[in-house]
Order: sequence, then C-alpha cells, then structure tokens
Amino acid sequence: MILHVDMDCFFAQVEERENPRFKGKPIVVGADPRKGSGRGVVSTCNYKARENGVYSGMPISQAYKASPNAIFLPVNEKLYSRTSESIFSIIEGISKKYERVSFDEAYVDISEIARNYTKSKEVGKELKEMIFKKEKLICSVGIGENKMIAKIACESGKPNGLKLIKPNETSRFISKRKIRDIPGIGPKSEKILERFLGKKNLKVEDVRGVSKAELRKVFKNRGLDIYNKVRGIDKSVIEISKEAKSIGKEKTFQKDTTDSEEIIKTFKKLSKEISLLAKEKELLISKVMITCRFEGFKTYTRQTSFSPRKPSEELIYKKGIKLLLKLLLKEYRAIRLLGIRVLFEE
Ligand code: TTP
Ligand code: MG
Repeated sequence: MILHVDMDCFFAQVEERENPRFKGKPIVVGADPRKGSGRGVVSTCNYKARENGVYSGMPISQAYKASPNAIFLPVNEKLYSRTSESIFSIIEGISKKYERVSFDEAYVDISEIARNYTKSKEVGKELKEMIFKKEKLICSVGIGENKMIAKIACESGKPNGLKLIKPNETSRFISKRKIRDIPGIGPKSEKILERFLGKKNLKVEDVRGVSKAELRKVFKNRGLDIYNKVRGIDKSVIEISKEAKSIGKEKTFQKDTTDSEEIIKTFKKLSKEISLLAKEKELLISKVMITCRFEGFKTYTRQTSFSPRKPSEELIYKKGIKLLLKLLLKEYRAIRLLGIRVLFEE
C-alpha cells in the first residue's frame, strides 16, 4: 500500500499563505520580469496564473506576456525549505518508511499502518489534515498498489485531491490516461511511440497493443519497463530517505568530574538514548564516535568502525567505552562533557 503526497503549486501556495493580500491573484514565483532584463524561468505559479497559460520552466518574459497582472516573486528558498522540513516531520510521524522525492513530494509505504483500503484512505485524509492544521497548506494524495499508481492517482486528483485506486481498478484507471501520464515517459518516448503506432494523442491502452519484443527493439532495456508500466505494474521500491546520516547526544556535567561512577552512568545513559533513536530509523550502524571534553575545554573525538550492525545499547556502549578508556589512559583529567554519536551505514 503506497501513498504519494505532493503539495499543490508549492512555492506559490506558500507565498499566498504568507501574503493574504495576494489572495485571488495570479502569482508567479521565479524572477521579476522587469528586472535583470527579464531573464530567468518560472519555478512555479498558482492555479490562477496557470489559467492564463503560465507553467513551470517557462521563460519569465513569456510569463509576463501571458499574465501581465500577475504578482511576480523571487524564489525564497529559506522559507520553502523550512516549510518542507515541517511537512516531512509530519510525514515521518506517519511512517518512517518514506522516500523524499523533492521539496514537496514523497512516497510513503503505509502497508503496516493500513491493512485495508478504508484505513488507507483514512491515513491519507489524516495526513492532509495534519499538514493543513500545521502549515495551512493543501496537498494532493494518491494511494495505490505501487509507486506509479499512487503518483498517477495523486496527479489526477490535483488540487486538494485524495484518490485511492484499488488493485482491481488499476487497469481501468490507467487505460484511458494519456501515455505521458506514465512517469518516465517523456516527450521523446512519446514521439517514438507515436511514430511506431502511426497515431497521435496516444492513450495508455494503445501502447498495450505493442508486444514485449517490439518494445525491447525500440527502447532496448527500457522496453520491458514500459511494457509493465502500461499494464499498471511497477516493481520499483521505496528508497527510504536516510535523513540523518548520524545521531548524537552530549552531556555537560554540572561540575567537571573525575567520579568514575558518574562517568560510567552518564555513558550508559547516552548509549541507551542513542540506541533508541537509532532503532527508530530502522537502519544499520557502522561507526561509533565519542567526544570527550576535559576541564579547560580541550576536546577529543575518537571513532571506531565495524561491519554494519543493528543498533543496540550494548553495542554502542561497548564500542564507545573502549574509546573512552584509551583516551582516559592518555589524559587523565576531570571531564566536562561526554558525547556519543553513531553513523548509519552509507
Ligand atoms: P511540483 O510539485 O512539480 O509543482 P508544484 O508543486 O508547483 O505544482 P503541482 O500542484 O502541479 O504539484 O514542484 C514543486 C516545487 O518545485 C514547485 O512549487 C517549484 C519547484 N520547481 C521549480 O523550481 N522548477 C520546476 O521546473 C518545477 C517543476 C518545480
Ligand atoms: Mg507539487
């Protein structure tokens, strides 16, 4: 059960939220057509501007011709990226098994939290509500049996959509769609197929008429992929985003200490906390690093690598304390701060 989520006209919607006075007006984000000799392209625009014929990637000067009354804004990357982080923290709260595709788009494996289709639609609704509550932004959600179907479902419901395609509906759902709606079939592949079939405005079902062997001849290795995709089959898996490549924690003592009991207790506590955080990521760890700051601020870090293993308190503690002991044998002074960090497998 895969869920695809994509914010609606993301940059433009954020701008609209920040500036309520823009409401109802066409908004184009990219560059100012009146400055810098009108160079640059449209990053995105709201639906009002789209009605006037503006689209992503269009030269800004052309957008100005199409929609002279639009509000033209520069790209405020910091603002969008902050918003994006907040949205991804909501997604992460729903499932750790997600793939970040871009600033505003993700695939989420919801198989474990939604065992049936009623539940999966509820999860989609909940996600939309949470994003709206926290960020006052709308998005579209598509749910299907694989990434491709989820994405096409999401696109077809835009804006503010929530669309579920059950497995027995998949084939019919995509058959009448334009061939370009299949992710991975761009203008070049479309042209090749049009020439091959001697027909324009191809639908997905038209391409079902082409045999595996013919597709392989025309598209080489991609042929089989296209053969499958027009049948609703997509075997690609979710590439779980390795957000944080490492997790670490530190503790500064109230008073610089030489109390071995306190040092060991603190080290155990840090190992435990890190192992809990690391387990959430469902990734293997391959390195433990420690930081030790002595009185007077002299700071050392030491690290040890090993073959990737599941994180556990014991593993982190054992690897870490060895490093710490070596350090203490060299430099026995009161400790001000202790830190442990684990690195995930690359
Ligand atoms: P998209 O999700 O492709 O587009 P969108 O969110 O603006 O609109 P839609 O409702 O159709 O999803 O891209 C997300 C953001 O990425 C978009 O708001 C701006 C940025 N972007 C560019 O900067 N240049 C581009 O060519 C595209 C396509 C997007
Ligand atoms: Mg989007």
